[in-house]
Amino acid sequence: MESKISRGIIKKAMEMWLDNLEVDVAIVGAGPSGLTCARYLAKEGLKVVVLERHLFFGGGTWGGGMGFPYITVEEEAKHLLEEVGVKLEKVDDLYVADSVEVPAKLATAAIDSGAKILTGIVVEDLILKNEEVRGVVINTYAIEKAGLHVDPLAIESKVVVDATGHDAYVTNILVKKNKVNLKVEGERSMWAERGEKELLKYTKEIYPNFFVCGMAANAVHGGYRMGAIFGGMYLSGKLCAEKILKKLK
Ligand code: 48F
Repeated sequence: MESKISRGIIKKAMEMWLDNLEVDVAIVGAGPSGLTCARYLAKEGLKVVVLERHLFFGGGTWGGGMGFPYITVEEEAKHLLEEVGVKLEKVDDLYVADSVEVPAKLATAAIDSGAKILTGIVVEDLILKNEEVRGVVINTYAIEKAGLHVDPLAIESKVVVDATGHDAYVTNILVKKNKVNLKVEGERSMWAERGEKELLKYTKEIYPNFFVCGMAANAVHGGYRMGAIFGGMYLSGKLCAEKILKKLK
């Protein structure tokens, strides 16, 4: 019995890794923007892998606002939650949703569309050839956390998306390690309406085959933070998917 448990897991894991070494799109970060982007791309038949540092998906959604387990979304974005079956209640001119239900349903929808979410995996670098991004360099979170000097593996992809949130982690690596003509401005203090609006302007390909979406896009371009309103994250993830589809099709 014991060896059969191990055999099942090892067999499936090896098959899964071999099947995901070359993908259309590698999305870094399984927060609200990354999960929405993944769902829209996978729905169109693209091979999509989402790489998430933590063992859980959902990024900054779970804790709602200051630990109160609800988030808000604007009218323009509420359909993106309704599409995945999230229940919403109108309070003033915003809609309120359960901050545990939202990531659970966004992730389920992304998986059901065909995206592969890999948790416990850190993107520590990019594959960069001839001034083009060609994939991600990965390691496990356990190895990162233990501070072990262990060489990484890599996944080749046609496109990489930085959906790592406030840190814009992958863009920072691209900028710091390579002489690229890019600057990470860092996000500004809170201005919810403006942060939400500008996010869409900043969601784009900022380097060949390299896109930013969600809070990472605001951080790269010096946009405002917005707190526990999430419509911009879902709209940014969808817009990013549309731009990638246009590029790849
Ligand atoms: O931070 P996060 O939720 O990003 P987002 O999609 O949404 C932002 C909102 O949650 C919130 C907000 C709304 O007003 O401001 O903050 O832009 O999710 C980012 C995910 O990326 C993972 C991280 O663990 C989180 O789940 N991540 C960050 N760096 C890496 C990473 C990395 N190097 N490799 C893998 N995953």
